[in-house]
Amino acid sequence: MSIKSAEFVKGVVIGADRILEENKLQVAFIGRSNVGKSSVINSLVGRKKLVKSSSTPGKTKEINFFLINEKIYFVDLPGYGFAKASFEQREKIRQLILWYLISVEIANRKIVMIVDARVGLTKLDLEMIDILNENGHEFIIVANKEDKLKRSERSKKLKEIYKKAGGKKIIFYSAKSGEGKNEVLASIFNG
Ligand SMILES: Nc1nc2c(ncn2[C@@H]2O[C@H](COP(=O)(O)OP(=O)(O)OP(=O)(O)O)[C@@H](O)[C@H]2O)c(=O)[nH]1
Ligand SMILES: [Mg+2]
Repeated sequence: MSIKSAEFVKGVVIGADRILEENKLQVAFIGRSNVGKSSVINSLVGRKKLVKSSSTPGKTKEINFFLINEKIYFVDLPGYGFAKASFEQREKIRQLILWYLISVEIANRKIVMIVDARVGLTKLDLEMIDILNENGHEFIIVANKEDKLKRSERSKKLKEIYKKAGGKKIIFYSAKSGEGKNEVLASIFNG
């Protein structure tokens, strides 16, 4: 499937919202702060500035809904674990993410977990994987910023992430070069 149109619809915070009850597929992008969730969405839809991304972590503060091809939503979540945020700020973001993943019942949802290919899975990522598994959510792992990895480091990193993730499918990705784009799109739409 190719992406023909993408538009920002709205930002959602904790509370009832009609958009959550719509019968459209929601593809949610989750991950630590600054791993490139917003950049990955931009590169997938082929629009550099659809989603605000920034070198300052903690850019995304709401759950942002983007309508793709007028029929599915890409959902950009704030990142967890931004070290420089205050405890209250981090906790607020954490509650928002957990609310969306645990409390909101969504008929049709796919989850894409983004990690930094160089860093691999951190303690926070492993906690998130536990939460996803406990709540019966299927997900794929996208290891972004692979352009920053040396060729020689790739297979070692891949094995390391694969092992830690308990044998999950991992897709190497670069929002910068577009590497992995077809594989991620195929996984979202056909997988
Ligand atoms: N080299 C490289 N840099 C990237 C890539 N993806 C994102 N970045 C950079 O990483 C930084 C963070 O990107 P964002 O897309 O804002 O990250 P985010 O996960 O949405 O961040 P929060 O919303 O703060 O959680 C920016 O400076 C991006 O330009 C990539 O594939 N390669
Ligand atoms: Mg973001």
